[in-house]
Amino acid sequence: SGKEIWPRGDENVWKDGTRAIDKDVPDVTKSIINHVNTSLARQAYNIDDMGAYQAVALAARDDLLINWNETQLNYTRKAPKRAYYLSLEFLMGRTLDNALLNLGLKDNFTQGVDKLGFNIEDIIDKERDAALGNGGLGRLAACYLDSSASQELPVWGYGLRYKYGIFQQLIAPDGSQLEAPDPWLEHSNPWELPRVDVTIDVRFYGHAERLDNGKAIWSGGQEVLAVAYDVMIPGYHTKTTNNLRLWESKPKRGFDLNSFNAGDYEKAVQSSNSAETITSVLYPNDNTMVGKELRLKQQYFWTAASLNDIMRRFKNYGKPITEFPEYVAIQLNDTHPTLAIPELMRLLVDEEDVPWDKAWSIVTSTFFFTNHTVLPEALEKWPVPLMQHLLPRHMQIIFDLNLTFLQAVEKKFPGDRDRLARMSLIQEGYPQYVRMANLACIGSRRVNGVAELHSELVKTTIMKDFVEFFGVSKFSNVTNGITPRRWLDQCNPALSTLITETLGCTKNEWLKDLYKLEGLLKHVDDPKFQKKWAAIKQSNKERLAHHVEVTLGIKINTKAMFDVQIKRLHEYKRQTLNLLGVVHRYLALKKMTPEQRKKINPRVVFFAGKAAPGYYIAKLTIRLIVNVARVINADPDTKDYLSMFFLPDYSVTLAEILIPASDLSQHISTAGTEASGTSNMKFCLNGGLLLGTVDGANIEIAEEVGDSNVFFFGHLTPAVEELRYQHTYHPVPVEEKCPALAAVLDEISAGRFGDGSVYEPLLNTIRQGDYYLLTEDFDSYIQALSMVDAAYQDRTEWIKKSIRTTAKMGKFSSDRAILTYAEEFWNIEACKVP
Ligand code: B1N
Repeated sequence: SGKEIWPRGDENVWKDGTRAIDKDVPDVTKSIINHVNTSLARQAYNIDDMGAYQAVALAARDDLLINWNETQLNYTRKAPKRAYYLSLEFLMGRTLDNALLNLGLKDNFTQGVDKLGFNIEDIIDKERDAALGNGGLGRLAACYLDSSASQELPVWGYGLRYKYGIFQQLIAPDGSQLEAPDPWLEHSNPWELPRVDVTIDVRFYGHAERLDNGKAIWSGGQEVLAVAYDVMIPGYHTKTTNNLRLWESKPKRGFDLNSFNAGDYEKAVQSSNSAETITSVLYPNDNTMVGKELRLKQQYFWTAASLNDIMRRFKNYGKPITEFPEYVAIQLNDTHPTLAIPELMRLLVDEEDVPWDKAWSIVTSTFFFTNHTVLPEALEKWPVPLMQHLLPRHMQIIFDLNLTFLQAVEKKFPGDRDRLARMSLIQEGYPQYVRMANLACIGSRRVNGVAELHSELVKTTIMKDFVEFFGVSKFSNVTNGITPRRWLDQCNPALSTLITETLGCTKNEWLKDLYKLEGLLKHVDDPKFQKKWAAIKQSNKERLAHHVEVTLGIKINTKAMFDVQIKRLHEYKRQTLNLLGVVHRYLALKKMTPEQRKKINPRVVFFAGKAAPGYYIAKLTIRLIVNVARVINADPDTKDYLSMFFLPDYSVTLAEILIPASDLSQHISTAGTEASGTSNMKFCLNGGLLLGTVDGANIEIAEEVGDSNVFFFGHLTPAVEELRYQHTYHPVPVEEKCPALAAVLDEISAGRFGDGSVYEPLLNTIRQGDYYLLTEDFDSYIQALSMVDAAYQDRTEWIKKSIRTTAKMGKFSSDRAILTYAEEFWNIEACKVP
């Protein structure tokens, strides 16, 4: 299999010129200086930190590119089965530090940069985050790319090259969130390669004319060009450097020459503007669907470009089209890329002349679908009239698929009309809607959730009928994971070094087999080890305090317990519960005498996270957090014992500072709502203890570390439905249900933290309906917080819990997760670069 590829000219000259060098320090400085002089056209006397960052990045990129080229050539030669990860979001964060660590060049670059009069950490700090994602779903995609490359798997990512990433968050004087654009490409991006020669035509609108045998011709409408930008994804200590291909939209013919010549300049650029708009901005919603036409355009633009590209690459293998699934596996990251299913049908049936049934069997052998949420407001459905207008051929295909599918359901469950209505790809009504999860399910070989509990809920709720139809074996679980390279080695270098010293194996070994962390267990009782462990946590807390002082001008008591909740603002994640808990603690402290207070362990509570710009209650929650913080932090009676901060503009980079510094982190969603969570894993990997509900991956973390090392509270998933029913049909006032909570709400209403009337809409979500069950969980939450306090009093015992927690995080490496996808779903193998 595969083909021989010969260079032009003298092969040895080519080989000699391309040989990768293991850069020593003089090589590093030479390469940096060369980039300063040539790529940047600057010199020693006029280079600042930003310029130095660019030159250093280009020097590192040279090494990535050599590896990237070798990897891609090797794939072309060996022609292995490949997997493609289609995700609308890749929340990459910064690249330089990660690239140097993966290349094994961090030390040499540190020394080289030092010789040139710069400091590597300052240079690293100049890079802007690539923030092409909202939260967990996008960051998971980034971790999976790191693990794929580190495990030498032939995996490519496909996404969009948004001109603007997730908005920048500012806090207005009144405490509310303001949004500013994120023009992250302003200073050019050294980590991407424009591929102006790799383009795909993508059609929108027009009409579809049916022919015989289920075929059709789609023509007219508007054509837009997709241009590829390639991002290098280096594996850890391996040559394998995979590709993330991001598409940019461009007008197909530049100006509309007719209008231009007729003197209508504005009209001439209009069509070019509308084409460029497609990839201009990331939609800033997490766990909610917003049915905007432009979003559907993004989804189709990206899936069409990616599938055409995949098809082209497959054809280069020279295999018959029927073998497509033997060489291609495609993972759908949630329902966002579901249009890939009718698009592949269209390519096969209309363009490759494959008979309909054969095409469907190819499609259903190729795709795999991951569901990331069971929240009803997040399940995608698109109005049929919109889809008909934008994608007439795909709408035909969906109707045709639906007909055959419903006939099969009718055959298996005769006369069950309710079942047919539930399972139909089309939700009836005015207008009708296309149900993307149903389409993704019937078009995929396997469907998986992202943690044990979540995958059970997928089977018993949103996909129940489909389990009964297809059988349960189509549905499974792959618990999420995180890359220990970024989330330990990179963000917590001191801890990484201590672990390496302690385990008696190389860093490379335990970072690629995270179960090796269990070796820490035999040192849990060693006082010297405990001391080192505690000292590292302390210095990470000081690093965070320093960062807050520099950025916000606030001083923080680093002797206090650092208690952290950082995630997207969402009612189901219940930041409000945490906030109300803080107010409860504040009120209790106020009632104490100074002597009583002295016995209290000081606590600093950190919040960070963005709210979707249109999510009113989430934004109001931020405003209340900020204003409660102002009052508490300024109160001389209590400020030594309790303070609270909202850190603006949460990002991957901020997470890398916050996570290693946390003593305790909170993951307190209403049971059954958080599919997995992945920051919970990051905190625990860094020796932070977890306070959480019995939800998502918290459950599996507790299984690993043991119940005595986590703090659990709150109702369990099975109780939630019944409680919600009670709240709806037999409501009980908060005063009766939970007096402690009622007292807190009353203080806020009464204006203790600024005009209370501002917050009534937020407080009323609890007083009326209480969909996320704060009144049900508040008492046990407060109780859990006191248990945390008690545990923290015995510092040695706390440190032991911390060590045990890190030691048991092996399961949560994204290497384990990606190898499960590779072996159980995609059927691909490592393809090592010789
Ligand atoms: O995906 C993460 C999980 O760890 C989180 O629990 C889960 O909430 C998150 C529509 C989403 N689910 N759904 C989304 C994001 C953007 C969007 O437009 C939905 N994000 C999650 C990784 O599995």
